[in-house]
Amino acid sequence: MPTPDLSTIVLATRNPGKIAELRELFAGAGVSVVGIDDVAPDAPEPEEGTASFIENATIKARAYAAACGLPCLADDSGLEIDALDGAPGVISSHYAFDGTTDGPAAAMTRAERDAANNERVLRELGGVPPEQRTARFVCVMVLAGADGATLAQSRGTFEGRIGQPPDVPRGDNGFGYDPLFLAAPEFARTGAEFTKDEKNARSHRGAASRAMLDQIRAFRNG
Ligand code: ITT
Repeated sequence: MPTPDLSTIVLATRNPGKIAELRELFAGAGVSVVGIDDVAPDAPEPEEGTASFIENATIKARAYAAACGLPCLADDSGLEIDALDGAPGVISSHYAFDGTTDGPAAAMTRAERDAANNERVLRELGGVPPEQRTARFVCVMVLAGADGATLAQSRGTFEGRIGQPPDVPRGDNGFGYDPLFLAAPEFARTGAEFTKDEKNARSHRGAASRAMLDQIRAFRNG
C-alpha cells in the first residue's frame, strides 16, 4: 500500500471545545491540523448512528473525507455512568432529548444543551452515594484517508465520578459534562477545573490522540 499523504489532516468536528483540545494535542507533531469549517464549511453533518462510538467515528471520518478530499480524523466520545448502565454513552451530546437532534434540541445553543444534559444526569443519579457514581469518558478516533478507507483507529478513557450538588457543577474550563466530573484518583477537581494542558495529559481524548499520533508518525516514517 502506498504511504498516505498525512501532512494535512482535517478534524471532522464543528465542536469548538474539541477543536481547541485536539489542536493543542497535535501541535508539534509536524502535522497541520485544520477544522472541517476551514476547508468544507458547507459539508453536511453526517447522520450518526446509536450503535457504538467506533461506528460513529467511522461514519464521520468517511463522510468528511469524501466532502473535502483530504484525510479526516474523527472522534466520537461520550460519558458512561455505571449506575445508569453506561448511559448517556453514544447519545451523550443530546442526552436530555434521548439522542434526538431535531425539534427543541436543534433550537438550543451547545451551552444550553450541555446544561440540560447535566441536569438530567444529576436528576437520574439523585440519592446514589458517591462510591456508586463511578463514570468514565470514552474517546474513539478513526483516521480515514482521502479515499475514505480507514487508516488507523485508537481509544482512550478517563475515569472519575459524577459529583453531587451542591458540590457540582463547578469550574469554568472544558465543556459538556466536565463541570460534574470528579477525576480519579483524587475526586477533588472537576474536568472543568483542569487547565487545558492538565486535561490533555489525563483525558480520554488525550490518550486516544497520543495513540493516534504514534500511528501517524509510523506512517510518515514508513
Ligand atoms: P461532534 O460530533 O461535532 O464532534 P459532539 O459534541 O456532538 O461534536 P460527540 O458526538 O463526540 O461530540 O459527543 C460527545 C459528547 O460527550 C459531548 O457533546 C459532551 O456532552 C460529552 N463529552 C465528550 N468528551 C467530553 C469531555 O472531554 N468533557 C465533557 N464532556 C464530554
